[in-house]
Amino acid sequence: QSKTPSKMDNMFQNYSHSEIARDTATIKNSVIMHLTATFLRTPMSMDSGHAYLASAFSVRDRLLQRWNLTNEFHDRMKAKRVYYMSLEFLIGRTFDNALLALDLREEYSKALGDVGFCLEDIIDEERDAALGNGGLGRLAACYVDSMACQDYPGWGYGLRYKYGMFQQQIINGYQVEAPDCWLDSPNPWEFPRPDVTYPVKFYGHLERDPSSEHRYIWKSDVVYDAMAFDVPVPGYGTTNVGNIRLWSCKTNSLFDLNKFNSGDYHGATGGQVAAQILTDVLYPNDNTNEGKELRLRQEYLFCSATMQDIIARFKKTGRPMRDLPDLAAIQLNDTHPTLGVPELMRILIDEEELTWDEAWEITTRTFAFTNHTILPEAMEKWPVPMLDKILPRHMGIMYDINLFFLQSVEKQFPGDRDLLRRISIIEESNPQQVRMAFLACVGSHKVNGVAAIHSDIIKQTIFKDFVRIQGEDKFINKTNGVSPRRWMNECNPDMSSLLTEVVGDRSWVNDLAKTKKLEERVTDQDFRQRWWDAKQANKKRLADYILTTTGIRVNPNALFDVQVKRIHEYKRQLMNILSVIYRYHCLKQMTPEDRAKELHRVVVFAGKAASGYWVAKQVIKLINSVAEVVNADEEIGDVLKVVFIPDYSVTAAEYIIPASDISQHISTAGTEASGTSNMKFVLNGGIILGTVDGANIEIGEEIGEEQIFFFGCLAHEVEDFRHYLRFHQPKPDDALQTAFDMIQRNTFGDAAIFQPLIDSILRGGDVYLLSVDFPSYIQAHKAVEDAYRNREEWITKSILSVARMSKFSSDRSIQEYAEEVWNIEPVRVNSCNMSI
Ligand code: GPU
Repeated sequence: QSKTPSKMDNMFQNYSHSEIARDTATIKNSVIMHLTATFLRTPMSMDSGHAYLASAFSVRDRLLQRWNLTNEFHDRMKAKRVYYMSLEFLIGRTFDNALLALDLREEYSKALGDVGFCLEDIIDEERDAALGNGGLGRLAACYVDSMACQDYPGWGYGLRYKYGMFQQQIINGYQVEAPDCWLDSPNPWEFPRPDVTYPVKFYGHLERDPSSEHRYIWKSDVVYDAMAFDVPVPGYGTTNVGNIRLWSCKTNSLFDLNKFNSGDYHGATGGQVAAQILTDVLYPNDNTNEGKELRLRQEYLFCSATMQDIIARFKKTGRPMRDLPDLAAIQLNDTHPTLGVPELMRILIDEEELTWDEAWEITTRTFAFTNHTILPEAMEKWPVPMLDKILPRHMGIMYDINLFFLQSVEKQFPGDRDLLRRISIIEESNPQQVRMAFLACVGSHKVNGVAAIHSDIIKQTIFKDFVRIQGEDKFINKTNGVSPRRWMNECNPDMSSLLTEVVGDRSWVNDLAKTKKLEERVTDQDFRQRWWDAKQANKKRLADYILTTTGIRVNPNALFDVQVKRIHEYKRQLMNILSVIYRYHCLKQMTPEDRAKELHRVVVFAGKAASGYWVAKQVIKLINSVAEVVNADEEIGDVLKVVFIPDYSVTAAEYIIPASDISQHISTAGTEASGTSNMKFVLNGGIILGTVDGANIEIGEEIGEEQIFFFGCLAHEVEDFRHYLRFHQPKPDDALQTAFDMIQRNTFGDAAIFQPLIDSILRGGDVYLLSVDFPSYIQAHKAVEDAYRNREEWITKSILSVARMSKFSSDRSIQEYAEEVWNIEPVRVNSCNMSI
């Protein structure tokens, strides 16, 4: 029901349109106000930690004002919203991002300077919101940023983990995990909403609803409460503010008053502990399915609370349920939120009393699904007995979804028993398993991959039968993108200034195509020099960061060769470090005179390994062992340095990415769905050394093949190589053999530690084809060196690359989703249309 304008509405409008003043005095006052009233400190006792908190709260006031206006307006306009459901949001820091979006950075810098603080130091007080593992979680954060900046009515939905991605320490060369207690200090960037709390049921049994043959009453044994926390997402260049709604398992509802009254104080809170566990910790797996029961309950808590919230908001419009797809689009970020499909079916059938067919029509028109991997070990499957125990009603619904789907396929392709077995949502294994990717596919009207090659591969592999059954049009590509706000404007101020100078204003931040103008400056000598200087300044900044985080001194004039990402066999950090070993060997063979002529190089690694991923952890140990020997070798000096930066994070990436000369994206062809850091590196003027995989391919197409160094076998060749290597020992070339020999001669400590890594190639079938790609990899390194020695050629490559990267803005990705998947339009809040 839309409210008629009232006195209250006018008051709200007056408040909303009187934006808080932007002058330094007002800013200083608001900081001091929060210092004293929110944190009970005085200016005399203010340290930089409290200066950060007080400043952050004062910025937050401004955001919340805009947040209210945005959501009130979208409600009134009855705008169709998109809900981006993701178990991960890798947000990083917010303070600097918000200052830039509000265009208040200068003002805060001045205000804080007046009270004796440096803005850069204060920014460093903020801890990352690390509610994600890697690319998938960061993509979700970039996407909500792009929705806000382009005025799309959209919300992210996720979980508020008490412990985010673990902190990585390196002890004796090994990764050691420590908990990420990010909520130990106050978090200015979340807004608790105790009034938005939903009950979420688990376990129990079903009773038939006497009034209908297909409705059930679910008598659950356990009920948890999910409470909302809203995280505002500042839009740049607009007053719209987006939102990420994160659920936290609420504890006090489980207080057992009977136990308490009988004197069992401790027992009275027993249930709280159990409830809390559901949102306690992020599972640290990237591209692997762990299959733990706790994770399943976490996923369901998330899906149930989100669906209840979406339905509650929809019902406020007063429209009939069948109109849901006209007002809501839901995107599944991989299969992790797929229980949203049977949960919506349950709500529509058991609570809203719709028929199965009506409910199914609404559900499939509402959901769309993004696949992010084809790695078999990442495919989510849940045992039927586990689902049956925890979610009996949902298991029943999933059986029925499968039954009706199989029946329709049987009609379409009569008698094809093998087809039915292949596509069944329930895998006939012992025990039976629910294939979540199939459920997500059947429950959605669109399925997409995240780069052109990946979207083709899924059509030819996991969804091949589904393409035949459901038609080509359902399966589309949406190449990933990254936010130019964070991944240029915020992390690379020097290069951003150059872009602003070339474009004439800051419009490129929201319209990356404007950087095309750079091409006009590629011959401008003065500009080229300043381009080079900007990169050098970033390298100097990274060298300082490396010194403080590792104690290693590196020369900023060397070539910076970077591979930073999750440690995974398919990403082949092992191949990289083996090539470093080979390089070390070659340098050792040279005369001092020849060695002095070599290009100086700093090889940078960073990345976390999932706690249970033993091989990945051994790779970290090998990198650190090689670094220790090489860096201490006085003969080698600055010619080669190897650095493993501990505790890779969004914030670390913001230091590292602007400073790379080359970055490595060297997955076995066909295994990296897209990659997104490849886009960030090129956007920051770095050059890619990579395989013909994921988004590397499209980056090459956009910027021109002279600007990228490709090597290695192609995706369509992989199967044959793998097949061959299952039956034949690989034959390492001389370079690879040399690297093995050095390890086996205990050059980097006890060879026994690293033998399993060598064996994974020589005896384990070399699944990721290191032995196949190594020769061309070494060749490609040589080509990179030659190119880097020619500084003028290098600067040209760098400038042209940045000029041609507009496709990889997440703004473009979001526009495509909005038009082709979600059917939503921008709704911009401004003072004129607010009075509608
Ligand atoms: N990705 Br599945 C993750 O970061 N974690 C996952 O659990 C899964 C996929 C990544 C892909 O590996 C990467 O290629 C892609 O760019 C990214 O998702 C975003 O689509």
